[in-house]
Amino acid sequence: MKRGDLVSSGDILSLLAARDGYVSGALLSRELNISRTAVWKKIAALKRDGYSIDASTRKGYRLLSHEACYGKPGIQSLLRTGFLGREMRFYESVESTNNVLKGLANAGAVHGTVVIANEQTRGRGRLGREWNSAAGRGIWMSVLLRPELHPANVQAITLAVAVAVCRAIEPFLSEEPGIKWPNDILIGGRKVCGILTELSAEAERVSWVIAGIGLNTHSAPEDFPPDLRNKATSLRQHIKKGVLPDRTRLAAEILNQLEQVYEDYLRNGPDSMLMEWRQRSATLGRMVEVVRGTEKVRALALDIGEDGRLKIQLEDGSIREIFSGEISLSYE
Ligand code: BT5
Repeated sequence: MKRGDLVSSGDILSLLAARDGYVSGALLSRELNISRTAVWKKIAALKRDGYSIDASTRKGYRLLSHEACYGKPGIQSLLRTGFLGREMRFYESVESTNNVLKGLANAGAVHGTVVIANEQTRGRGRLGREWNSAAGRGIWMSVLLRPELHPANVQAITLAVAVAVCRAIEPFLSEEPGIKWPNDILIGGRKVCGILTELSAEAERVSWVIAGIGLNTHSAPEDFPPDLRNKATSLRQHIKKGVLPDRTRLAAEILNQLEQVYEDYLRNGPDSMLMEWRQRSATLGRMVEVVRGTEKVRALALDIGEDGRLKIQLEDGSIREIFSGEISLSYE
């Protein structure tokens, strides 16, 4: 068997994906230990498979869109993390990445394990709600953390994820995203991202936390079912001119940012994360309607606590702190 037969298209794609510009044939040949003709043949095969790669005799090869590398090698090649996403599973289609990761977590998967799917057939929101997760339309990803946290403080992880997602998507957007407590990210008042945080814990100790992130990247309005059309949006609908959303880069960047926010939170406490959350919040300072079961109350959203609880002032002037679990919140 020739050495070239052992080199997978994933190997070439990761080398191309790791650089923005051209990669010379000589470098590819050296890194992969195959001849330059073998490199050329592999690239030709990738192009036949639909990857958009520019080949220049002088400069070498350049991946024109990272979107084509959406998969484990492409995403991992863009990671700057120490632990997050180093262990990763990528699936074409699963019921729910949170469910897959739960199974792995219970079987001992390491801190930082990530599960990503191109499509979810039974994506979940909170309280048994559905999460629309069509193939190719978004990033459906779950992250396993095993933090030294008291179970009461786990909602702080949701805050950290929301901050990280905002940081990652902001550079591509024509308008600023805002965080709607407890777990939504909005653009222009519509939901672009939802976060589902689940945990397994003993009395005083968290065994694992799974943060599921659903981010609509490519959906057109008509991709959403009718009941979501005026509530949901995608990055593609708010993108700066000429910049296309690219799931490979975005997924990697979310993980890069999340590791930074998370480490800062554990090392230095919640202050700077909370400060950034407040700045990015679309909720604080607004009148909201809080629905718990059949109870409905109007209130002013005052502040966020380090345990992720929202401090609200009711119309009679009394102040309450609310947990996210059982609550829906809408703006007036
Ligand atoms: C959420 O729940 O927003 C959490 C969504 C988390 C999804 C991720 S994807 C990866 C991982 N695996 C999973 O199975 N889940 C996680 P909640 O706050 O309950 O909001 C759910 C509501 O959002 C639904 O009832 C719809 O109204 C709306 N919705 C459903 N799909 C949507 C979408 N793609 N974009 C915007 N809104 C959507």
